[in-house]
Amino acid sequence: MSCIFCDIREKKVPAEIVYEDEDIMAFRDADPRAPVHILIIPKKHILSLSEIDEEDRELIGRICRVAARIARQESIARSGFRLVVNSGPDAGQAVDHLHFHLLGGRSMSWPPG
Ligand code: DGP
Repeated sequence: MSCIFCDIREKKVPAEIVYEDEDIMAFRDADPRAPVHILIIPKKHILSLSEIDEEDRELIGRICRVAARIARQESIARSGFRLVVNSGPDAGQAVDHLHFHLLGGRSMSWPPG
């Protein structure tokens, strides 16, 4: 089954990559909703947050640390940022490869729509 984020991971589809290691990749969202809008993905194809299991515990923790590191890199650590995961249809998940939205650079309202 084709997956756009797997294609980005494989560099078959271009993206502005801002972070990469053996297990994690981060790139700018193609349809940014904030001045800083970066997607952080596990390289491993996990369908959604509901599909993670015990063996992914360290990976998910590392993704959060990568998010904080990118926030510093993008100068939004002090002003503030959001790390958002849309999981499933009610949340509006459009791409079935687990991804964390890192959003910042503007003030945001709560709750999200
Ligand atoms: P979600 O609704 O949580 O599944 O968000 C999917 C996000 O992925 C959405 O903000 C737009 C982004 N996106 C979709 N296709 C591409 C792509 O080909 N390249 C990049 N950089 N982002 C994409």
